Amino acid sequence: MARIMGVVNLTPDSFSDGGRFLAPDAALAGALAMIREGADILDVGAESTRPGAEPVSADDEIARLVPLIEAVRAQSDIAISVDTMKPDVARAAVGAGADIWNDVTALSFSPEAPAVAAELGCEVVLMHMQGRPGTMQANPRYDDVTAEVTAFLTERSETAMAAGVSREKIWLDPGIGFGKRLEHNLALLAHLDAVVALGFPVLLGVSRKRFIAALEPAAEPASARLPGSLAAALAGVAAGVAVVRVHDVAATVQALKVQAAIAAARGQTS
Ligand code: HH2
Repeated sequence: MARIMGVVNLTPDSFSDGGRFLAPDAALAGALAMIREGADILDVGAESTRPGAEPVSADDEIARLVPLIEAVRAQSDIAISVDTMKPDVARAAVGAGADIWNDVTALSFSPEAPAVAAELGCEVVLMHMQGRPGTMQANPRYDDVTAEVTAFLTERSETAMAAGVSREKIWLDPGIGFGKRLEHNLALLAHLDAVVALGFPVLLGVSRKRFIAALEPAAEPASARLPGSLAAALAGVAAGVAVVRVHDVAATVQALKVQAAIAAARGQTS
């Protein structure tokens, strides 16, 4: 079965769950609840990537993240990923017990990022984004979105490896919703096999994303997008993604278990 990464956003303004885990106690309780529900990985972040979100300084990110990472680590050996673009934040998070650097800029935010990833020796998620969070949805353009995303991910994985990151530490992510219109998101979801074929584990983040509301206007607010999130996660897993990044852990565990059981039965009876 694909692994499930539960999202713990320590932000006031995330599009999907802003403010849900802002108080430290709420964040730890939320993280522990996701572990009980069956999350394999927790993804903790302290800066929203939503267009228009407030930038957060490295010091503020560290001040929000490190106590939570330490508190989770004191109670659990679950894999912890840190969702940050900043090498200094990744370094502090790994020092506090995080195992994975989830970077929506694929180690391109600052020139030293690939070398820092190599130095930390942690796993690294390289995600595709066209543009930067503040303006990425202004006018996204592609001739062939799948070819451009796979070429970008190939280039970023080569840059990471050239800086000393081991091949087996690298995960790729097509970056659903990051500088992409509805048709770009759908093309990528329809051709995820091309990303999987690059030969790295693939992470997919579709949970509560805006493309769901573009298909179903009733899917507002973002917390009303669970059915669409599950449909997209199931499609991703069927295409071979290794990890799904989700806000609703228990519901996703249930959906993936049923999908895996059907797949197993198909294998036994075919
Ligand atoms: N999506 C978001 C944030 N980080 N990281 C990866 N690797 N892949 C994703 O698809 C991804 C990500 C956006 O979702 P969320 O964290 O809920 O919102 P915000 O960025 O507003 O905090």
